Amino acid sequence: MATNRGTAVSVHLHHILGYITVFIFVILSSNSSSASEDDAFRAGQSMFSPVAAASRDVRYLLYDVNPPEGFNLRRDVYIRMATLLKTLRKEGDWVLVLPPWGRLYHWQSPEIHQLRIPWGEFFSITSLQANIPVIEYEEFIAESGGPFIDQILVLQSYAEGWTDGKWEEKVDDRPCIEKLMYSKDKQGYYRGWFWGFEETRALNVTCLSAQGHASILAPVLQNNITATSVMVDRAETVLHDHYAGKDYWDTRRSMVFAKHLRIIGDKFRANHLNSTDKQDQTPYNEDWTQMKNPLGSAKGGPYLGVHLRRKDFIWGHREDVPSLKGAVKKIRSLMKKHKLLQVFVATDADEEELAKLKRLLPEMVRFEPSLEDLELLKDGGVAIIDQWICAHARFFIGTSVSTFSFRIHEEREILGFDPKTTYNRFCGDVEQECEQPTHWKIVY
Ligand SMILES: Nc1nc2c(ncn2[C@@H]2O[C@H](COP(=O)(O)OP(=O)(O)O)[C@@H](O)[C@H]2O)c(=O)[nH]1
Ligand SMILES: *[C@@H]1O[C@H](CO)[C@@H](O)[C@H](O)[C@H]1NC(C)=O
Ligand SMILES: *[C@@H]1O[C@H](CO)[C@@H](O)[C@H](O)[C@H]1NC(C)=O
Ligand SMILES: *[C@@H]1O[C@H](CO)[C@@H](O)[C@H](O)[C@H]1NC(C)=O
Ligand SMILES: [Mg+2]
Repeated sequence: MATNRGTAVSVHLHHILGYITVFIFVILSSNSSSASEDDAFRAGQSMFSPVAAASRDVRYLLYDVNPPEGFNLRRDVYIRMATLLKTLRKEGDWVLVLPPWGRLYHWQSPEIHQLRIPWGEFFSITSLQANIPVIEYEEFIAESGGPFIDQILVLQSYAEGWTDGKWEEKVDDRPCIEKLMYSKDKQGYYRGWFWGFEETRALNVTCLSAQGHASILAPVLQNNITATSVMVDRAETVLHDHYAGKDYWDTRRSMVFAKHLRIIGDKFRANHLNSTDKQDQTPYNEDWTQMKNPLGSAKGGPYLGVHLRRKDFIWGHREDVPSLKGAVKKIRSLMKKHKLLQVFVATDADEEELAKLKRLLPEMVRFEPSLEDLELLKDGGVAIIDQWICAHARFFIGTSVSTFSFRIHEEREILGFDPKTTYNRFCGDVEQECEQPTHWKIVY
């Protein structure tokens, strides 16, 4: 059994990092110095604005993630930060500031604006707020007195690695190991990516070596730092306090998809897959705190749900990812076995592979938005709709160690599917031991 999904994922991530890091960093460095002095002046004024929310004792936790990471790993990091926030709130009024979405490597649809996207476009903010206090970044700017972050802590590992080969949890103020992704401007403020908000600046940036779970940062934030707003960068460095424990699941369940995305997904299910919550026994409660579908109660729509991850997953010639031919063979055998006449396929395959897949599996159903819809939904919204439809299938099969597939597993767990219908993945064509995904049961 894979006991720690986080470890497996980060191994894979390091693997793909090599392909895209250089590419992303080139973009970053060419953009980060482009804010004008005009901006500097405007923003500088608001810093001293009398409306600053200084009279409140609120402290703001902001965070960001290593640029190459995709949407679904970022959702995982949100869970870790939510845990940290809960720990912090035992001793103070902390609020989590949601890092805007944008410029993700996989969001490649050309000519649509995909920057500074608030979380509300993808998730139900009121649902998130039923778990922890969160605000959008623009609210933070308005509320905290301007686009300024008092302190940035860039997380890093230890230069010396694990001493004596022994794992221990620790956190220390250390010199930065890698070149900082922030640079000082003429006024002495730090400039950086800041999710595309060019006028944002930070007053101080330091590095923190950390190894361990997210809450090991709490004492540092509470006792060593007095700044009102603190941003933890490279937040993926710290791990879950307790993977798949109650707190994990509370936060995960609070990540309810935005209503318009669920409605579009439901319409598609009804129109193309003869799938409705009533027939499928997948009731959904807008209020996640009230939702507790028993395991095995969900029947699901009369179709096979498939998540077929390609792109960077096949460029590395991983042996746990099938060829298209291998995948289609498995799809056909599953449809037969489960007496399903329809198959819904979610995939990030490129044009060429998609054409090949259509030849091999002409009957497949896909969610293909028009350009107009795409502009509205964005690549992130389309990915969520794909996940939503897969989550409602009678039987699901995903791709090995894809966080996109893992998030579908969780959604199905929430809906109350029998684990046998959920924790399945494709095997590589010549894979020897094809270990299937682990069942993580909800702790209510
Ligand atoms: N719409 C859609 N996008 C996908 C699909 N598979 C992958 N992607 C895109 O590729 C990204 C993959 O990165 P990530 O979410 O981190 O998942 P992982 O890399 O598979 O672990 C997603 O966020 C999507 O943008 C899919 O089936 N449908
Ligand atoms: C935090 O402060 C304590 C007590 O002053 C000190 O021992 C510790 O090294 C500091 N930790 C960090 C990460 O700055
Ligand atoms: C920056 O932050 C560090 C760590 O909190 C602190 O020791 C240092 O004095 C700060 N520098 C400035 C210029 O505020
Ligand atoms: C849709 O499913 C229902 C039962 O779930 C079935 O009675 C009905 O015939 C199906 N309709 C079509 C068009 O397949
Ligand atoms: Mg990824």
